[in-house]
Amino acid sequence: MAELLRLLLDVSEKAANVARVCRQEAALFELLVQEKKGADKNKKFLKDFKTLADVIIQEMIRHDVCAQFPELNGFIHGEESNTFENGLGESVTVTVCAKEEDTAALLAKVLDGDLTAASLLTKAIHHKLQLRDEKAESLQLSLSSDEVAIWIDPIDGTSQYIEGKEEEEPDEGFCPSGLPCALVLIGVYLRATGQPVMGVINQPFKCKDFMGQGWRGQHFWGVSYGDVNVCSFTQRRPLCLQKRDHLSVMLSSSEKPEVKDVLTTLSNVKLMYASGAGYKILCVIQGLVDVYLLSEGSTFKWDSCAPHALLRALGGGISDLNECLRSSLNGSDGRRPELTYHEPNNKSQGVDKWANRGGIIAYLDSSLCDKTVAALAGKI
Ligand code: 2IP
Ligand code: CA
Repeated sequence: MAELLRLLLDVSEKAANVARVCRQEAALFELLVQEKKGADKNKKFLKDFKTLADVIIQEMIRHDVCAQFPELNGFIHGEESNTFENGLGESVTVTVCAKEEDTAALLAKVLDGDLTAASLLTKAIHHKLQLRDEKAESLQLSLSSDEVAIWIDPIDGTSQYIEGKEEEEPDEGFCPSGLPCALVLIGVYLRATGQPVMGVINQPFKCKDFMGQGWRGQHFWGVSYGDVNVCSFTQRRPLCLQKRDHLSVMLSSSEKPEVKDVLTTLSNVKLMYASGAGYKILCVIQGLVDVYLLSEGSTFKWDSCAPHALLRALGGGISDLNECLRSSLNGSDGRRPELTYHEPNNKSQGVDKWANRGGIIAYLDSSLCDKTVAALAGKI
């Protein structure tokens, strides 16, 4: 299974390259954006964009993982459907082929015959790449690949990716919006229990490179299985944990007013906002905020699986907010039902089958999760 982690790191870096290549040509990028329709649409947005970058990244990850781990065929799920419509209204199923020239021919079809663009993308997709990561290379894990399945969010924060604002990281250590909020998320969970066990997060647009021409990225990973809890970085114990009278809570800017109102009336709570569900959880992972909570079911399994594994590796977790509020009211202390990833919501249709329906609360320190839940219980 350590092999799988190393492969996911490589493929996430390739995914970040594809994301960067797709953004470089503004005209090309605009041509690639297409609106989602019907059951595929995230109801939270008036417009929900699917980009060719999304589809290509997802299919590339699927292709590379299945080439090395054929037993994962049929167990790799993603946010996107791989059918894309080109400018001529033709529907094309995007797949990555074993041979470079076949991928190029297929992409040329999607790109209305634009051979230059197709060849640029094909090069990024078929590029052989190996990240050096000593910690990942020395990892031992006695878990078999036929016990796991994968959730991919090829680009989380698509609207930030499309808009392309070049934000610098301010003093808080996180960007409220902009390209740095766009992330590639690959999460691995146990088929039997749905527990997240491995996660890779790649941030393609961490900062501008030293020439100011392109972007540099960074990646994070975590593994939490049995006695093994390892993360790619050592948690610098967050400042907020030292001064516990203060609680920092991250929210979506579209959070319900009643949630914002209840939290604003608490004197010791600081509210913060940032774009991207994955990015907000990354802020919790990095100790930049204490908790991230979302009261609505507008995140999905592919948004939370990867960062959830990192939080678990660091001793934290992600729970169903409604269930936490219910158990807090019923006085059943310490019950923090963690999200699982293997079962669809059978009463729902389309994309909502995989929604984190009861809302979420992500935390590193469970006592701060409990504190937040207690402040909200019975009031929202
Ligand atoms: C979205 C994206 C949004 C987020 C939403 C996710 O995923 O992360 O930014 O909303 O919940 O589903 P918000 O930023 O308000 O938290 P995607 O970009 O992959 O559609
Ligand atoms: Ca997403």
